[in-house]
Formats: sequence, structure tokens, C-alpha cells
Amino acid sequence: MKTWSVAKLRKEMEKTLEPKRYEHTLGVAYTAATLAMVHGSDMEKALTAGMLHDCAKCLSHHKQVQICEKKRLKLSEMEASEDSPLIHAKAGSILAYEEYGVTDEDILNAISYHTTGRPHMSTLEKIIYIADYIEPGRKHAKRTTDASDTYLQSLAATRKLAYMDLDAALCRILSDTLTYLSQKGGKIDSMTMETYEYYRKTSDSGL
Ligand code: DGI
Ligand code: FE
Ligand code: FE
Repeated sequence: MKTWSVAKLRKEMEKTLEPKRYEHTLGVAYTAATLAMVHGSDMEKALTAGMLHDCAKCLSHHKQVQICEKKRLKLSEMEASEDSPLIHAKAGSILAYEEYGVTDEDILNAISYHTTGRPHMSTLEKIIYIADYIEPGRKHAKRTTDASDTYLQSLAATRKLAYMDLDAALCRILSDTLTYLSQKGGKIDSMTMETYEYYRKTSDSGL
């Protein structure tokens, strides 16, 4: 299978994603690259995973389910449900392999787990998860409509933390996500909860 260059992936994403999603994708890819520089991880892999992390996001839910079913992928009840914000990560990982020639397991896992995280994440997985939350285009939260000063100060602190301590940043993002989900009455996927519990115990976040 032919490997796609980052430049070619960028052009492809520009064609297939909605303009806002494409802007976000660039933000994630380049933020991931800077995190990789600071934390001694592979920059090309960070760029590739960032470019592709939401590659299935603009497909219909039906199409996303089809992609997963074709691969006999077991979906959690939440992933399978209509309007699920989670399934695009799994479908995206399959597309990255099938359409864009990505064979690197670490990149594929970074795409698969960019929404819920998981315990024992690799450095690349953490980088993509965090870059998705802190990229510069997130003017106000991706997980809240709160654009208050308090929220923005908190996001600024999370951004700074990400360049110092990946696990602590991860824990902070998970905690904010769970707070947001419980405020809006959103159902919490067991993987999101497991990830939070794991990093709460193992990181130095003080949460
Ligand atoms: O695709 P993006 O919008 O860039 O961001 P994403 O893939 O991280 O997340 C999509 C949404 O999923 C985001 O608003 C947070 C939400 N999410 C994460 N874990 C859970 C969740 N939503 C629910 N209902 N339950 C979860 O456990
Ligand atoms: Fe996403
Ligand atoms: Fe995203």
C-alpha cells in the first residue's frame, strides 16, 4: 500500500472535509507537531495522525456505521447510537488504513482513541488527544458553549500544561470533559470514564 505524504493528506482533507473541520484539522496537526517536538516524539507521525484524526467526521452516521460493520468492528452501545460523537474516531481509523495507506499501529490507535482516550496511551495517542482540545481554533471550548473569561483562562492553563506534562494535561481535559458531560446530561462512555480514572491515579495533576 502506498504511503501518503503529509502534504498530499492535507490537500485531500481540504477536499473532503467541511471548511471549518479542515481549519480545525490543520490546527490539530500543527499543534500535535509542536507537542511532538517538545516531548521527543515523531513529528511526521504526529502530523499524519493530526491530519487524519477527523477524516470520517463529515460522513453520515449511517456511512460511519457501515465502515465499521464491514470490518466487523465491535462498537460500544454509545458508539453505535445515532448522533454519537464517538464513532467517527473508529471509522476514521479504518479509513486511514484503507483509503490513505496508513499501516502504523500507533497512528491508527491515535485516531481510534482521540475522542475517549484509553488507559496506557502511547505518547502519540496523548499528543493527538490533547492537540484536539487545545488547538488555536478552539476559541471557546469544543466541549462547552462557555466562552467566559473563566473558561478561557482555564483553556490557557491547559495549553501551557500540555507543553510541560502530557499526563497532567490529559487528566485536566478529561476532568473538564466529564464535568461538561454531566452538566449537559450527556451519557458517558465507559472508555472515557476508565481513561479518567487511570490518569487521575497515575498523573500528578492534583485532580
Ligand atoms: O471531533 P471533534 O469535535 O474535534 O472532537 P472529539 O472527537 O474529541 O469529540 C467529539 C465530542 O465527543 C466532544 O464534544 C466530547 C465528546 N465526548 C468525549 N467523550 C464522551 C463524549 N460525549 C459523550 N456523550 N460521552 C463521552 O463519554
Ligand atoms: Fe474528533
Ligand atoms: Fe478533532
